[in-house]
Amino acid sequence: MNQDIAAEIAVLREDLHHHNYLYYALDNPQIPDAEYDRLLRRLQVLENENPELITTDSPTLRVGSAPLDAFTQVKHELPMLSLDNAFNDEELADFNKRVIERLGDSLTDDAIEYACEPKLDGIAVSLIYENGVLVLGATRGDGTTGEDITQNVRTIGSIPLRLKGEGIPERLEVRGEIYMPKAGFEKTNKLAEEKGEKLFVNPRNAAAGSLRQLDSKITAQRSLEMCAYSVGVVQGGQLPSGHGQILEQLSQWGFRINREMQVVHGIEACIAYYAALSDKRNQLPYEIDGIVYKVNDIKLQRELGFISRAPRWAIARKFPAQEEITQLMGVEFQVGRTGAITPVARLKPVFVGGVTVSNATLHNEDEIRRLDVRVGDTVIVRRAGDVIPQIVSIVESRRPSGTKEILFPKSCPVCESVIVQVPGEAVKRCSGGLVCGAQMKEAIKHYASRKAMDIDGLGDKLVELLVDKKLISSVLDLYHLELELIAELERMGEKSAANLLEAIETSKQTTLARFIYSLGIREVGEATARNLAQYYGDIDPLIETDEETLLSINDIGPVVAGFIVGFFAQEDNRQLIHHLRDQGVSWPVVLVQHEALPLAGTSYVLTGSLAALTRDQAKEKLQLLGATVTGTVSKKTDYLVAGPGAGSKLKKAEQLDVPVLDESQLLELLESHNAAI
Ligand code: D41
Repeated sequence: MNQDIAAEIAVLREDLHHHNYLYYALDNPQIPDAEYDRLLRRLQVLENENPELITTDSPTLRVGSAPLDAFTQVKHELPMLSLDNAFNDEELADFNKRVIERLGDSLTDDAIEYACEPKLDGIAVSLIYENGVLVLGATRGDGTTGEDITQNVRTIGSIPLRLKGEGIPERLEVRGEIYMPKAGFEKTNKLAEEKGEKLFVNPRNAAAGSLRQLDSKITAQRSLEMCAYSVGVVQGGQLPSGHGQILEQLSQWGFRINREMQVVHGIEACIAYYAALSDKRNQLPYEIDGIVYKVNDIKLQRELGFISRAPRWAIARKFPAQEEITQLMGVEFQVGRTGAITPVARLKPVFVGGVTVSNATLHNEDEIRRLDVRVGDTVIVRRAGDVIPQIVSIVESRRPSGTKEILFPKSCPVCESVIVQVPGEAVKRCSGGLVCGAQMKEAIKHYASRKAMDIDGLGDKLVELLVDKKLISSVLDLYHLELELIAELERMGEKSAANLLEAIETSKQTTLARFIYSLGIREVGEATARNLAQYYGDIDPLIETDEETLLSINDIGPVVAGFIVGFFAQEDNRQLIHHLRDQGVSWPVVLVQHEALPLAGTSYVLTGSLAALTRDQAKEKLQLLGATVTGTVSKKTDYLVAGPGAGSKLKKAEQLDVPVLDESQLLELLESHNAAI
């Protein structure tokens, strides 16, 4: 009996190690996560019942172990070196010169082979494997001494608990960077926000904070990964003679390595690699702060050696910093198209993320409170990728005297209308609507924009000018502009004025989707506008529609449906559409024949779980047959499709005598219309 259990445990572990490797090292999972979890749970049960069979490389350690009182110090057997930095191409070229000079004058400029790899922004660690089993994980610390974080590293999926394959040294130290991918960072911070906890300022911080947990169960819940970048101690085994090949070998033993790594010849290729990766930087799923270049040949590395803790054979070429310190000079409040009032920080200009930044968003009042930021404060600004610069924190120790509290305005800073706030929402809005000059300008800019009516040459600046000069106060006025008046505007002239009028004229021939989008209904983006256009075919049926019909359209939920109905319920908006059409704004009308479809005019609600298809798939199939599918049971509902787990909707249907179908009846129905799965 015990033999059987031991055998089952062995098979489970083998399976779990294998799928873990496929998932993390090869990025190529072959079973669903749920199946992996089932295997892991089964192993957990067997180990709980037979604790004598637990081993230090069991995949169950991935979920975390009993909390520690403190971390113990670990002295590294070989020091973990640091990296010298190069901040521009010249410093990188100097590095190459030094390498060549040391290795012998006869070498040409492009003689050296370099391994180029992204410099991950995380925490450097050392992992010791004995006979292929992970026995110790430690932070780099100061390079000489770090902390024992073995329990924590065991929870990280991309760190093998047991190596696989051939030729594994008896004792092997693998070094690498533990980091939190961008998506995991967002998720971690979202959870922290929901729990009212302090947010992490960046992924590196989040990785460090997650590794520093004495309770490894917490670490297990954070999305951390490790990428191997070199080896330390190697005993009782041989490694290949080039850095690139060593990484390849580590990958075969089960480690994740960076697939962006490339071995190139000479410094020019290194510079080209930097440029290529800079372009790719924002698309990478993890943050990097530069490129690491390493002389590829291990023999040459030995020859070059190191000076005071940094190898002579490697260098980090840093990207421009994404975070900088500056000062908050003031806060302005901007009013957006929907009236949302956004506090915008005016900063002492600072070079960050490759550009000079003088504004950053402060999002809303809650954010100002969360940051505890005051005018005059020393702040850390962050510009990562193409997103709007943010203030991530203040530097409390550098708060000058005389800072001023940031007061949120009581009325709209543009039109002085009352500011309103929906309970539970963080945004405050101006209630002025199109009376508000700011909302008016934004509405016109949106109307004219490329994805909306696409009025060529009518950019943001010109809209502001036209409104400020009182030539227009609504989109309708665009169609009454006079050539002479436009021509007199700054930087316009006859020709530009004529071009603008021509563009306005041309833009009148549009599509229904563009027109719907250009109306600027809240939460109606391009995709929703397209769905609406497709469903209704023309504007009149959309104007007359109701929430129930809207809810039956793909991707439209109760909130958007409410905004749409609310928009067309306003007489002003209906009038505006009427007048725009009078001015010649038009689109090809598409005949939609919902009536011709077999389930036209019938209304379905889906509840509970289905086995053969998801609820969304069922919804789509019913819609394709012309049915409307809504979320609430009412007297108008023709059928409720109820799977296991149905609750209040089923009760409601029974109360209202709405017929109920089970899954097999639904499948029959679909089949009878040749729409089966
Ligand atoms: O991605 C990294 N952060 C990274 C760090 C990397 N790809 N390679 C590295 N290589 C080294 C040497 C050359 C010393 C083996 C490193 C680091 N060191 C390093 N990380 C923290 C200090 C040094």
